[in-house]
Amino acid sequence: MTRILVTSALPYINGVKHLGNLIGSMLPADVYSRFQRARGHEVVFICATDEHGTPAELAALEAGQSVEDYCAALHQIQAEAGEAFGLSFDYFGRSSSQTNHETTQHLAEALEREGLIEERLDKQVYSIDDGRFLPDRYVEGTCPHCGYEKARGDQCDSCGRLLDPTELKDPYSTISGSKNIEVRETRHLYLLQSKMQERIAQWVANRPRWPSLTKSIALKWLEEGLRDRSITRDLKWGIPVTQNGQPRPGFENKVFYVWFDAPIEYISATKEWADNNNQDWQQYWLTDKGAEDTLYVQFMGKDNVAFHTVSFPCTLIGSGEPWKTVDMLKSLNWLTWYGGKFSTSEGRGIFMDQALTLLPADYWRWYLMSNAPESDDTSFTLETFAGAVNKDLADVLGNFVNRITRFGNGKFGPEIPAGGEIGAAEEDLFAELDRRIASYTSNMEAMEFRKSFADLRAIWAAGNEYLQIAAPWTAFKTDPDKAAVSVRVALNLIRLIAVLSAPVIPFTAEKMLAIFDLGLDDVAWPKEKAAQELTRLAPGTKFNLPDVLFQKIDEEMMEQWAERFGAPRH
Ligand code: B3M
Ligand code: ZN
Repeated sequence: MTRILVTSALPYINGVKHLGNLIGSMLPADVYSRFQRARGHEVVFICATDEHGTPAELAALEAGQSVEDYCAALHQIQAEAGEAFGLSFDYFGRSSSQTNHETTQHLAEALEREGLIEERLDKQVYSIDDGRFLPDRYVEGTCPHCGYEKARGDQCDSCGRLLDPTELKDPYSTISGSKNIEVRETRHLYLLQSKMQERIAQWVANRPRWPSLTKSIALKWLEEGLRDRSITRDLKWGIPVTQNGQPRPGFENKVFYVWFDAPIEYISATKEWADNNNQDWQQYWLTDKGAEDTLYVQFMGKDNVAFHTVSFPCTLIGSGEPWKTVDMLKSLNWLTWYGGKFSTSEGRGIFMDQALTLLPADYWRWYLMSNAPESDDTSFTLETFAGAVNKDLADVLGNFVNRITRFGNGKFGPEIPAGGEIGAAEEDLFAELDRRIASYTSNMEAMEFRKSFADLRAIWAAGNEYLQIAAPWTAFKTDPDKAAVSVRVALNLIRLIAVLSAPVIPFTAEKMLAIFDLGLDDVAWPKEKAAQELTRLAPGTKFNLPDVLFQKIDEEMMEQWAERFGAPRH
């Protein structure tokens, strides 16, 4: 048994997440955590809301709420949406927690002791009418590159370039609209990442098992050379800047930058989980306290990789303390909305809460995971979604379960029948299952999700092919014992398929196990050959008739959804 720490990138607080966010980190992290738990490993799966920064303040302003109330409400909403989607977080924290204040301040002070923090004078946009500095998105103006008139202080949405707020032409405050703006000097803390170049390069070189997307992003940043970065902002909402545990002189109106404290929340949330569960957080996070034996796996979208392969490691390694750093980092490309961007601010795409008003979580989980944007961006369309649901779930898996439970019950009654001998059709099935289960398991270990779920789909299909070949409905007329073998093997296969499918479609797996009055805790990942695994439910075991497992998506539903979500239809 291995101790595994799994973290998902922290969903930003400013609204319910869309399907693109879900498949970008939280869902694959959940599927992997469920898989490793089923394999018998000790998994702690950590997530949290990322609550600081200007987008949170602006969203609160727009909602007419204090930022504290806004974040508390949105945290609750996101926690509920995650639960409804079956995200099995062991802990879902908040980056604004007191614990995270303490851990963040501790790490910043440790970095300073190591000579990696420096105060520097910066030029920043200041609004005279608002009486405050306007960091990042608090200022908009004309892009110096493309002339777009509503470019934000940190980035131009038209040409995509990253900006510094002082570069904007004709800047105005997004709080008051005031153009009464000047550039003033302000003091900030800089993390001297340039001094960490060698150490980070060394550390990355020691991570040979990183997938290529992750590695190439990390190497690109190293090649460009690590730059010192400012880790404080002129804002009220955030983690106050301290020195020796006291407010840092000159920094009373400043807080840490959101990207400094957000990854530190992985540690803080683990601490809170451990406190609540009588566990030792240090086994996960301090290498001299057992964490060198912990496997640490992170999940995130590709835009977050630099922060996790460079910035956060700078914080941890630079502190001079024995912090655990990430072992495996799975990064994903984008899921696009018909080739364009899903957008929280513009409400484009399908959001987690909306999705569940259309169909249950497993439909989405299966579609998203079996089409995970691994090697490239993947375009969401209602057509591909309907294809995955109608073909894979309804025609293949649902049909298999439905056919054999009804046939078995009709001919032999509600108990698994005895009699008959294993023949060639069964031997072929066992061989196919052994091959596929081995491949599925190793692909899941490697977090190759598309390949994993191609294997799983093939396992479902093997069930139908077996029934096709064994044809118990014909056999029953002349040789009822032969039909009894098929029913017994196929009912056992329902149980085995439930176990194998549970990481991706946990709600359906529970329904499948309930056919035999079993739950997920009563079963374990297959360790034996299929020939043995398919005898676990003995003759005489009672079984119940399930309801239809999956509903198909028809043309009318598609039309309605296309209308509701503004999806293009041919
Ligand atoms: N909140 C992702 C985003 O909002 C960001 C991830 C933080 S992980 C520490 O784009
Ligand atoms: Zn521009």
